[in-house]
Amino acid sequence: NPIKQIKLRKLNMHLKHSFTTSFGTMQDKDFFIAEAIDGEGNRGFGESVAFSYPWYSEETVGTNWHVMRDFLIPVLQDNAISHPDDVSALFEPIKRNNMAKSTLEGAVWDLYAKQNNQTLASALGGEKEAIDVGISIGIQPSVEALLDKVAYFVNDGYKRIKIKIKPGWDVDVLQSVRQHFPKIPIMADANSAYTLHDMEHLKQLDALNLMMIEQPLAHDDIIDHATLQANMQTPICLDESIHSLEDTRKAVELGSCKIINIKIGRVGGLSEAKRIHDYCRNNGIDVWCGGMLEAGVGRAHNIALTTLPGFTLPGDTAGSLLYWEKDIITPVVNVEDGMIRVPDQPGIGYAIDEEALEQFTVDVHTFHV
Ligand code: OSB
Ligand code: MG
Repeated sequence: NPIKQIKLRKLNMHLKHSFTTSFGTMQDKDFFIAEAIDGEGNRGFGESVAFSYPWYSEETVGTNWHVMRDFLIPVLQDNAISHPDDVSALFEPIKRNNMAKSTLEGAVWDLYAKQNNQTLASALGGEKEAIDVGISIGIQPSVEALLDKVAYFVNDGYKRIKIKIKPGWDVDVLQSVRQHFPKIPIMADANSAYTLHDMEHLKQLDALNLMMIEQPLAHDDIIDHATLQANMQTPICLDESIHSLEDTRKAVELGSCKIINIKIGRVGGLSEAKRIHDYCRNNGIDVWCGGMLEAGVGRAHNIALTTLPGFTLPGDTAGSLLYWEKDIITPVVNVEDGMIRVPDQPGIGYAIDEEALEQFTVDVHTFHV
């Protein structure tokens, strides 16, 4: 059942609390929601995870618009699709721009699942009925503020606590959290803030029984990470460095990591995310689903992906109301005892809150297919 129309909306939403990582502080969020519409009124939704500023990766809201309008949507206008896996194959000649690709591919996956009256989770081959959830805590103004947050989320049932680190906010801070919470699952995420010159410093983390350290070294590195992993007991998890199954294979063969954070946008969509999952499952690499401070549509895609069996570690799909006064889906993502019950409605399984979608939309473009 062919796509008749693609709608691209630009939204602006405001985070309840600013979120600070080693690369900067985010509060206002502009992003795209893509909608793929067929002749029978079925609507599939995808969300872009690109930020306004290229500090996580080179993609931005601005490059998304250029690449979707000028290159990716024309490919969808010129080619028939019989399965969502076709989309990543058709986009293959266009280099990188994975977040732009994933936005449209996600809308096609949701549409396909709705046309077949199945959940996106089951269309992907997922079987879990509930998924484990962790929280990602940004860099705080003080250790006391961090300890308060950790206590809050531990009491709320979150299954693991991820703490953002950067030079000057790392070993001491984590030591202090470990002292106050001797038993809880803790991990750290550096967002590529260190180099191999920091190896001796980072090795002190081995004493703290962390689940993993995420992306300690450069965003485009897998060589130095292999050296660090060979010298460190704490498992390294790669985020920024992994854009494809090929990147995954090379990192695993080099011993650059023991865990991979799969983000659908970073790897160019659900089909590639699934291929990475399958490869990791066959090669003894644990995976989990990362987050990009998505609104509800993006979170719903993350939840569906996490139902695949290789997602053995809690993901960053914390509840909507921690981030937003109002989300664009209904019901909002709800976390209870550190778990999300996977929705059983077709496609992403959450309805769009049309009023909220309109409220946050600053720009709409319609393309006929
Ligand atoms: O590195 O995982 C990351 C948020 C923005 C940019 C990068 C990252 C994050 C997170 C996830 O830590 C937070 C979330 O979506 O809940
Ligand atoms: Mg990360």
